[in-house]
Amino acid sequence: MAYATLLTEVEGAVALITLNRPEALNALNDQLMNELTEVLDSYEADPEIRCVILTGSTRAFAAGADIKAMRTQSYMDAYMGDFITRNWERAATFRKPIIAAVAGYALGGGCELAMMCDFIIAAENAQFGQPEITLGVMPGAGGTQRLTRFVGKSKAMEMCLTGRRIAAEEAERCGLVSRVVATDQLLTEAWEAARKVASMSLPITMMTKESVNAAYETSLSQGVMFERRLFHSMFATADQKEGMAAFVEKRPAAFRHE
Ligand code: DAK
Repeated sequence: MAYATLLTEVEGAVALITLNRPEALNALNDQLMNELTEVLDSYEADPEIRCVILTGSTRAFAAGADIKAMRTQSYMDAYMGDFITRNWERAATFRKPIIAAVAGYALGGGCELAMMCDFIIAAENAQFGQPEITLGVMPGAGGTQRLTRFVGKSKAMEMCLTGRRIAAEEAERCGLVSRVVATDQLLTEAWEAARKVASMSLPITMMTKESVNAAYETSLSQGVMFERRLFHSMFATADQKEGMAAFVEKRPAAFRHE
């Protein structure tokens, strides 16, 4: 399937989605978000895909929602038309593992999109920020919520109130990204991580992701109970039998994803 604003590539059980609006530093418009929703729908339905990488260009992961498309919106346009709402959360609801590989600018909606992924690998040249305040608005796709959970109140407040960008090293220090890699190694590292994830049992990676995400939605005791129930359920899977048998027999596991 060819898309106007995305490039896609599948190798084995890993799919790579590249945001591709270079003329606008991958600014996120309705068409791009619709296409991203469509491709994620198709990867979620495809049993052969077990991990997805979302990336941009070396210059920009995404410089935010498309300001040129937003500037003339009225309140009624935005509210009644459900402006960029229906197609904005698909990465966050995607059930399989999804890794953001971020180089260059990840600003506004771009930073929010990266935060919807399961973890972020950042290139040395990556810059993260929520500059919406400089445009007379505030973050609208989780910037005040996910960023605060990831980096804490003080840094999230400073970023949202001043628009200050943080570089990759600071982003790693404050827990926004899992690690920083050389810019020219970003995709190599992302593919390696994605292949590793895809080599595990798919239902088990999906449940693990669900359990980590529950930490952001529940109390500790409810979250631990949710984890325990999922953990117990894993003894019903063929892959638990295979994984543990493989360990005992000193051989690599051959998961069947069931
Ligand atoms: N939108 C549209 N075009 C953009 C853009 C953007 N966000 N960012 C860059 N571009 C375009 C520039 O206009 C320019 O196009 P031409 O003028 O050549 O036609 C081209 O990309 C190259 O940009 P620059 O010439 O500015 O490049 P520089 O290297 O000088 O600067 C920059 C790069 C990233 C620092 C600068 O472009 C910049 O500050 N961009 C805007 C960053 C920003 O403010 N982002 C936040 C946007 S607001 C919601 C969901 C999401 C959102 C809201 C609600 N709901 C679900 C309700 C999100 C809102 C936002 O993200």
